[in-house]
Amino acid sequence: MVLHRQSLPTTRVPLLFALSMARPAVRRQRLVSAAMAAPAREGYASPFLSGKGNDDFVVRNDRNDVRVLQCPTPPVLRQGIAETAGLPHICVAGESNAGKSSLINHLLKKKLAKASSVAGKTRSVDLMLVNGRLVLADLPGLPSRDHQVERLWRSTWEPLVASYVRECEPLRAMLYAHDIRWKVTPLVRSFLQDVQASGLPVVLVLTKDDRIADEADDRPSEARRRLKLTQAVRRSLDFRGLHFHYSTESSLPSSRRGRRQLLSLIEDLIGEPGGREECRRLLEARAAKKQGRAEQD
Ligand SMILES: Nc1nc2c(ncn2[C@@H]2O[C@H](COP(=O)(O)OP(=O)(O)OP(=O)(O)O)[C@@H](O)[C@H]2O)c(=O)[nH]1
Ligand SMILES: [Mg+2]
Repeated sequence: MVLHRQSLPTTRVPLLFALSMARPAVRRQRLVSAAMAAPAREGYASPFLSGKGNDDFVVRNDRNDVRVLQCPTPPVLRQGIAETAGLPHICVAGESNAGKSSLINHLLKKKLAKASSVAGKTRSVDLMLVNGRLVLADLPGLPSRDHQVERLWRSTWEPLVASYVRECEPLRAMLYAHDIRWKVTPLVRSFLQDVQASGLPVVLVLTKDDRIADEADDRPSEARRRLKLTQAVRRSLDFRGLHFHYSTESSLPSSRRGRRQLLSLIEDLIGEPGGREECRRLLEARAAKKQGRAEQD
């Protein structure tokens, strides 16, 4: 990857500090439509204009109308947030190559978010306007243990992600995608602590679940390995919230189940009238219930 060294700033604002800074005033102006991809169906009223949608499920099994707004810089992102005002946002964060874009594609049953085996594919905050009801945001990835996108994260992506979390008032929750087989790095741990300390609730999505089945000899050893890896990630993150297992291998029943569960949670989150704080309470209550059930078993 070519890095433009001269253009990289040498100082860095810590994430928690950046998240706690005041929200700047947003000038409401129309975004250039050239920034959009995946044009909607004929007869589809642009939610950028009307803010209205349909009354059925927010994300349908198929036939989802999705518009993508790529926001590579804070000013464009600010405009994107203003343009989608009135719609709830859910974002997907995680290390590069964790499967964030694949997760979004799988949830929406569309190939919108660019996925690749090369780390650092998503390089902007991509706002996906879904059926005029919800904005799913695909975020650039944190550097993982191979440090591949470390400089880009520090210089460009971390400030962009921080300004999104700080300035997007309708942002309800973060889905944090983590490859279930990966060890948790100190950077990931402090990133998630900062995000949660800023008041944004986090749902952990343990991705590439099918890889566990690939590596296990039989069903019991697969279940044991899944449990062991899940506990290790939760412990390393000191994470007490809700987690889900996810695989984009749709041929597997567990993949279809994971998709249904996550979509149902998203429906519940954006159906909350009270915004971020209500979502945090809802997630805490569900995590406590799940924990209670696990202790009874
Ligand atoms: N086996 C398997 N592979 C997956 C799954 N999800 C994603 N992948 C693969 O993981 C690689 C990375 O996926 P992406 O969706 O591009 O990951 P990302 O987190 O968006 O990465 P960046 O945009 O670089 O931050 C791709 O080769 C995907 O095909 C999954 O559930 N199972
Ligand atoms: Mg991506």
